[in-house]
Formats: sequence, structure tokens, C-alpha cells
Amino acid sequence: MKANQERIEKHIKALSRYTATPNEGTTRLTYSEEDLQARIYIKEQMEAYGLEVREDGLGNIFGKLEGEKKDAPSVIVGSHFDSVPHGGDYDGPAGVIAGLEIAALFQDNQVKPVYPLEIIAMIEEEGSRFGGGLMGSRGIAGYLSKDDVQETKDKDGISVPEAMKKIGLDPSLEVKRDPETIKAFLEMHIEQGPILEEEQISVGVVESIVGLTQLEVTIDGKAGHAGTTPMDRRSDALVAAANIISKLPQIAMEEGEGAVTTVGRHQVFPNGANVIPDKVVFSVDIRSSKEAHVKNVVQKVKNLVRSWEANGIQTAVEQSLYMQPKELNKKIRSILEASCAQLGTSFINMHSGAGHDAMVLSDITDVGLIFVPSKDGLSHCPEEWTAIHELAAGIEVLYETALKLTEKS
Ligand code: HGY
Ligand code: MN
Ligand code: MN
Repeated sequence: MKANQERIEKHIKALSRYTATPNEGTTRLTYSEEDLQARIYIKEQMEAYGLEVREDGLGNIFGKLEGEKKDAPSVIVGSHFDSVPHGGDYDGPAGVIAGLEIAALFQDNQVKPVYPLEIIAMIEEEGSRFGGGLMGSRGIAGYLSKDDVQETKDKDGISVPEAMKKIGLDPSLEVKRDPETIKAFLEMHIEQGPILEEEQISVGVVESIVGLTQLEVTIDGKAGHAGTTPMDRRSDALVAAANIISKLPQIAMEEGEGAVTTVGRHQVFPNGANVIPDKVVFSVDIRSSKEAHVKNVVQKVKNLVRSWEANGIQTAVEQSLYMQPKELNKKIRSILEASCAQLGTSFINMHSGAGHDAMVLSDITDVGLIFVPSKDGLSHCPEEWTAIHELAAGIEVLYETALKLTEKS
């Protein structure tokens, strides 16, 4: 079954309009005005494809096509629709659009599935507004209590429920899904790396996903006058932070095994050019395909931070996210591979260095994740790009797989 490339292109163009930084990449923070516009569009498309639409207590969007089998578990297809700051148009939306197009193909072909088909668009996978990340899928998996959600605030101190209500969402609704209500979850995502493009392969069938954690490091010092405070009487939080940050790449390289450390977010207080900084807060993203190496690096980072506690410098380290490495379901992988073979679509098995909602949902259901090529391997930047026909090739594989899993009657 051929995917409709005009529809796919229409969705990509539509969603790419909902950004807070037009002409400077996609910035679509959760529960922002841009989220609301994208949400309205996604729900309209779901309704147009005959789906019954709802939003849960975190604002995850679901579109359901009932199956012939009463109260049967659903095959869920989708991804996230938030973005990193100044990101691209495909990270997340490619998978949501895959779900929309599969729903449209079910409708075009009057497919009557035995098991329900649900299309999902999840919130806050990137963690760009509330930190951590994978929030929509962690809510569905039951990892977030109502208190956790209430206490989760953005940098302006706005809580998740407050931000939800501002765009008309209801935080009192249930989020956690009973695993019995899900038969499988399928996600299509851009590779965000160079392999598929370099090897001219259409689809990556993901076998494993990297383990990852995010730390938030706070360095407290003492504010002072830049001109009148002698150098030997300073507790400069930024000098301490800069020394710590400069050592992080070496910790990752010494650990090896593909371990990586990244400082992506960094705030200086009070941030005045003639004021000695009294506080610095920065993020440390740590990953490896083997959990032991993630834990080693975390410990080394904590020891390094603590070693700077002297001369009026205080430190604190908080862990905002921790995900073990994941092996994805072999049965689903073989169905994906069979769908590629059936369509004559080239594929390879791959490991994912990026985290995905699939890694969370694999804790509660059988999960399949496929990649489609990223131009020049770029992602998390405005240059992120995938050709429409490459998206279509991945969607056709997912469509055949969704047909098999919903067992059309
Ligand atoms: O950070 C990641 O791996 C994903 O893009 N959230
Ligand atoms: Mn991303
Ligand atoms: Mn993503």
C-alpha cells in the first residue's frame, strides 16, 4: 500500500508553522501557544480520518479507531510533538504524521481492524520546558504521580497543571494506562545520525536504545563587586562550574563504551557583567549503551563536583531523569523486518543513541521503533531534514506492521 506523499507533505508543512522562532528552527514548548496550534491541527486530522479523539491528564492526544473485538487492547502508533529550542521539523512529528497517515490509509481502504488502532501524539519528550523529558510516555507508563506532576515547574515557576489549564487541558484526567489496554506500540523516528543516508538504506529497525540520565548541578558561591573584590577573596560560582564542565568530556572518553556527556543548559546568576556570580545551574546529559558505564560516569561527575566544595563554594546534584538501556521486542522486530521484505524496502538493524518514548513504553507493552534517514545525520537544529519519499517508505513499513498487529478482519 502506497502512502500518500501529498498528505505527508501537508502535515509536515502545517506542523512546521507552529514554532515560536520562525525562520530559526522549530521551538514548540509543551502547553505553549505553538503546542495549542499544533494540537488543534493534529486533532482535526484525527477526526477527519474517522478517529475518536481524547486528551489525557497530561495533554497526550489519542485518536482511536475501534476494533471488531470488544474491549480489546490497542495497537498504538505515534510519537511526540514538542521540540528542542530551535530544533527541526521532523524530530517527533515524523512519527505523529506516520500515525496520521496510517489512520488515513485504514480509512481509505475501509480496514476493519480486529484490535483497535490508536494514534498518539505525546507531550514533553524533549524536556525543553519542564526538564527531564519523556514526560508524556512516563505518565502513560505510570511513573509520574499527581504530586510529581503538580511539583514539576518550568523555569518561571509555572507548574504543569497551571500551564495545562492555560490552554484548556484538564490535569485531573487519568494518564496512566492499564498495560492490558495496549497490545503494542509502534514509533517511526528520524535516525538523527548519518548511517542510513551513508549506506543508502531506507529503514533502520531499532534493536536497542541507549541508557541515559540527566543531572542538574547547582554551584553556590558568593556575589561580589568585580572591581573591588581581590582575587584571593572570591567564591566565584562560575569559575568552579567552568572547571567542572571542562573535565566532563575527558570523563566520558576515559569511560569509553560509547559513553557521552553533554552540558546543554547553563544558567548564571545574577548574570551581571560586573558581578561575581554567586550561583550557576547546569545540566549534564550522560549516556551509554551499557548501564554500568552510565552509573560509573554519574559517580565520577558527582565526585568531581563535590571536589570543588572549598573556599565558600557549595554544590548540589539532582537527577531529573534516569532510563536504563532497552532491548526492543524481538517479535515486533521480526514483523517489521518481514514488512520491509514484503515491500522490498532495504533495512538494517540499529542501536539508538537517542532516547525515545518507545524506551519508556517498552516497560509496559511490546514496542517496535524504526528510523528513517536524516540528511547529513543532522538533528536538534534547523537543518534537520528528511525527504517526503523517505518518510513514506517508513510509513508503508509501519502500515503493513499495524495491519498484521491489528489483524484486519
Ligand atoms: O535526547 C534525546 O535523545 C531525545 O531527542 N529526546
Ligand atoms: Mn529529540
Ligand atoms: Mn524525538
